[in-house]
Formats: sequence, C-alpha cells, structure tokens
Amino acid sequence: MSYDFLDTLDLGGPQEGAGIGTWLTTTSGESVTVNTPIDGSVIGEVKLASLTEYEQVVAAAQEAFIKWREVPAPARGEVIRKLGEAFRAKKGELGALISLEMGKIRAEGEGEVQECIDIFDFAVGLSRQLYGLTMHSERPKHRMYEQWHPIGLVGIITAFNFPMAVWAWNAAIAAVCGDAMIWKPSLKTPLCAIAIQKIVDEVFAEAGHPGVMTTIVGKDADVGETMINDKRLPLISATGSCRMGRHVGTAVAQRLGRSLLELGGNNAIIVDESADPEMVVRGALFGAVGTAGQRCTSTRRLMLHRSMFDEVVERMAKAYATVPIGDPLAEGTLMGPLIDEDSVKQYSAAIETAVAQGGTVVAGGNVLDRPGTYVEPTIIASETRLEISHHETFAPILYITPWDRLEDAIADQNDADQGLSSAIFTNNIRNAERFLCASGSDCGIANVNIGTSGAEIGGAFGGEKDTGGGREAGSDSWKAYMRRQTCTINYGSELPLAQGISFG
Ligand code: UN1
Repeated sequence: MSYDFLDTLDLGGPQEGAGIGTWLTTTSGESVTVNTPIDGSVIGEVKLASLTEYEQVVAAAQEAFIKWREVPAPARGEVIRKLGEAFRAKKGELGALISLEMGKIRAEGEGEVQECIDIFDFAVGLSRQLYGLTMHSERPKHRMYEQWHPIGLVGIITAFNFPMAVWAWNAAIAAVCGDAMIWKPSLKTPLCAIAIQKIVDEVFAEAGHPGVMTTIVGKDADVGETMINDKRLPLISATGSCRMGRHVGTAVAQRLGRSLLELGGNNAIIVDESADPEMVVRGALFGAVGTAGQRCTSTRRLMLHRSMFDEVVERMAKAYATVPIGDPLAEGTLMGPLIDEDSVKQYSAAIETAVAQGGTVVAGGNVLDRPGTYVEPTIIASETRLEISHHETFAPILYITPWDRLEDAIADQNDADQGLSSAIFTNNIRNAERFLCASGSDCGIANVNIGTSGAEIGGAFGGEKDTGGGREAGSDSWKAYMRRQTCTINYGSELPLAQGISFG
C-alpha cells in the first residue's frame, strides 16, 4: 500500500549538527517498529532515545524556557496562532496519518486535528486573559493582588488513542502560559508525534524560540521513569490507564511535584421514558462504536428505562449490524481496527466473561477473520448489572441493562471506580436537573441529550475518582500550568501587621 499523504508530512530522520531545534542521533541502539493496524504492515521504524538524549532535551528546554518566559503572553499567543495556521494547512494529511497509525476513521482523524486547531485558537485568546484577582487588604494603604507566572518545564505523557489532540491541549496552554515542555508520546503512535514536532520546529524556529516544545520518543522504563521523578519538571501531565496514573501520581507526589492526570472512564448513558429513541440510538452508537470504543470517554454502559428497553435494544442491534467495519482511510467506513492484537485479546476475554456471568450477546461478538485487528462492535444485555461492566475494556463493547427508578439508575451509574463522563437522555426537565444536581452524576462531565464522548475543548476536560482529578483544555485549566503568586504592597509610611498584631 502506498500512502501519498505521507509525502507532504516530513517524517525523516536526524539532521546533521544536533542542537536546539534539531533531531538528535540516538545512542540507545534500540528502535520501535511501527505497524499500521489497518493490515499489520510496517510503516516505520523509530529510533528510541536514551537517557543521554533525555538530558540534552531537558537542557534545551531549560534554555528555551529562560527566554520564553520573558516573552509577553500575547506575543506567545501569536506563535500559537501560527502553529494553528500550520495545522490548518496540513489538516487532511495529519488526519490521515492518525488513521494510518492509530486506526480511527478519517473523519475522526481530521476531527482530532480540528480539536488541535480549536485549542490553538482558544490558547491565542487565553494569552490575553491570564487573569489574577485583586483583594482588599485589611491594612490601611495596602494593596493585594495575585499574579500568575509560568511554572517551568512541563512533562507531557500521552496515550495512543488521541495521538495529537491530547498533546495539543497541554502544549497550547502550557506555551501561552510561558512554559517549555517535553512530550513523551505513546510508542504505539510515534509517527504522529514526529509529524507534529516537525511542524513545531519550523514555527518556533521562525519565532526565534526553538526548544519550547520538544519531543522525546523513549521507553516508559527509562525515559518515562526519569521524567516523572525529575525535579526539573514541576508539572507532569499524564493521560492513560488508571494503573499508569496511579504510578505517575505516586512518583510525582513523592517529590512534591504537581501532576495533572486524565485517566480511564467507565461512562454510562441513562435513558428515561421521555427520551427520543432515535437520538438515543445515534448518541449511544457514536459513544460506543466511535474510535472503536477506544476513547476514555467511550460509552461503556447504556441504562434504559424498562419501558424503552425492548425498542432501544432492537434498534441498537439493527444499527450495529450495519456498521461498515474496515480500512479507516476508506470512504464510508464507520469503524476501523483496534490498536493491536493485545486489545483484540482483551475484547474477546471481556465478551467471554460477560457471557459466563449471564450476559446475552445481542449484536456482534466476533473477531473478524482478515488481516489487521478488526472486531465487531458488540452489545451485551442483561437484566442486572454484570461484574465485568465494572472494568474498562478499551474496545467497542456496550453493556445494556434496564432500570425502574431514576434514583437507582443514578446510583448505578456512579457505582464505578472512575468518574469521567456521563449522560442522560430525557425530555423531562426534572430528571435532567436531578441528574445534574449535587447528588446526581459524580463525573467530571455530565451531558443531557448528548452521548458521553466528543467533548468540546472550551470546557475543562477530566474527571473524578480513579480518572485522576485533573482538568485539561478549556475553562480555567490553564491554572495548572502556572504558579500563583500573592503580592501585598504597602504604599504607606507605617508598618501595620495583619491580624492587628502589635509587636514591640
Ligand atoms: C481521550 O479519549 O483521551 O471528548 C480524549 C472526547 C474527545 C477527547 C477524548 N474530545 O471524546
């Protein structure tokens, strides 16, 4: 297979004369082979960095930070605006590369690049809005305010499923905040990272600030471990499994660093008796089948009011049977492959367990007999909740159960280790508000008449409990990337003490 769009993206190896803004020759002697999940064929070989290169990258980022933090924030925003333009110019090619390396369909690949562009735009505006509060001092002729300064070097660790957008959420915000950063992408999707870094290199070299955004392709065991334990990186922003997040969070806490964690989800949609069944089917289909169920926001559970159960299950099963599965780059495909064989094994094991626990497969359930890692999107129905539905399987498996009382449905939806995304489909305003109130959904994201996935960048993205508590992207998530300073100024000629203390 030839992939013409790769010609437009510069994915070549190191240049001569390593320095800031160039690619280093690696000394590890190891490399990772990149296979496309489309048919398993090899699409690249990427040399892995060792700790020697890690030191060089940190040194480059430190040097870049010293200069970058002095640049006025709106001028930093101007560089991000140019980065956004560069992404716009290559949106199709970058989207196709995501499909090729990760397996999501073209529309979703391009959607992910659009998500990068959106956060760049957001960051440009934000660069003029890094506001601090002012306070009234209790002392006469005193003034108090708080200001925000760049935190320093940010370590960004990302997963395979959003090989560009999650980097962009972090990188765009960190950059306008005045930080420099080191990105360690998933070893399953290093080509996406290289394509991005090549664009970044050009934009930042032209701006005179090479080294603000750097990438290191290395193993968790050496580069990853060193990053999370490195005091020179005051903030580690990590996206991935709950197991990974627990490890990262513990290591960073041990050195009293800051971590921003965006981990797994076990996201449910609740459907009440007033909901529009057509909207439910469309919302649940995108939520559960989109990205082949490999989003942290993917819909894992569909909880139907008993009066809706038969109708919605039947409609869902029909919709699932017609999902075109195949090459994610081909026109008309709705579901591409899973990322690798290991994911296929987990998919099969989860279905087997679900059936053993009393679940009925009402759609899908099979691995496709063809090259690549293709499976059928699967629905498993049961009268009561299956134990397996407490676990996040990164695959298109949807568990459906009926409910009679909204209270029970909300309690059941909250009965998950993770707390990322949640949704209710209803036309009943009382039920909607019941779901959104303090004793309703316990997740970081709660939607009404929208599925659990596909959040916009303008909101803060993340969740509670085992999801890790971090918030990335929009709203005031930028505060995680800066340090806060409270300043008190005495413009009088007396020295009154706070709390009215008289001292000597
Ligand atoms: C993820 O799966 O890690 O809300 C991120 C969504 C996307 C981001 C998902 N905007 O589904």
